[in-house]
Amino acid sequence: MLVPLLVSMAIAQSTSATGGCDRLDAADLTALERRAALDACATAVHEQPIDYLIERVSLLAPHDPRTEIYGDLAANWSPTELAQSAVSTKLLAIFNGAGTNGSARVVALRALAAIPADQRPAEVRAIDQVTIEINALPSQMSYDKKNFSVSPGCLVHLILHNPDALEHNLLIVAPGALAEMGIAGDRMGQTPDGKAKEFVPPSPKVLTVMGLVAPGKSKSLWFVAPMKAATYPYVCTYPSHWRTMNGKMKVVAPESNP
Ligand SMILES: [Cu+2]
Repeated sequence: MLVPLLVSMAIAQSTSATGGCDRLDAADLTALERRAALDACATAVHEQPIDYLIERVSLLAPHDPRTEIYGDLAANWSPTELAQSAVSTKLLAIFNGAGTNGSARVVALRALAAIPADQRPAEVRAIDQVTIEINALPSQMSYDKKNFSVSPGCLVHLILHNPDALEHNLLIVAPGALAEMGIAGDRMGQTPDGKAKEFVPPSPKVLTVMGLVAPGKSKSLWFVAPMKAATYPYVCTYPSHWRTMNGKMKVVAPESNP
């Protein structure tokens, strides 16, 4: 049959050309379409879908925009399959891995959190989760929420709503780095590719990145809170926004936050 043959050739080509499978990462797929794409990609390389997903997750770069896609796939996986010890052990290894970048760690923790607590590896039996929603205030160059607190190592789901007429991003940065990162964003506004880079300064002081959110849109971002108790600024680095469009994420150990 010619058509299935062509389809399988196309899958093989896209797999071999990129070392991955492009269509899994395509924007605007429904959850069902994305799962079907994952199954096809895994089949093309003779792997089980969950193993294929875990491999892809382990290769995510820091601040990888596919963190949400893979995280949603992992978090909606069958808890029974995630709880199998071969699978949960791999997820835990990614979460704990030396040098594991932030994106892989976040997706691994989301997958582990999808396993019923009594079936999780002991090390992650208690996973603290919190959802934080922030709005860009129309015509005020400001977030509505100026601070929030989380516990160390907490799994945070941050949602930014943008009802303003301008684009905004949200970066969580190292303690004390607000002005430095804000000024770096201003400078990127004078470079030809600043917008393409969503005004995210290439600095290790940028801990977590939510890229530009268009007017009228919302974006979701998952991250693992730092283990060190401190105050971490969050800021919009769209040029000239940072002075007023910022806030503070306080990481507070539970015993000092009764
Ligand atoms: Cu802004």
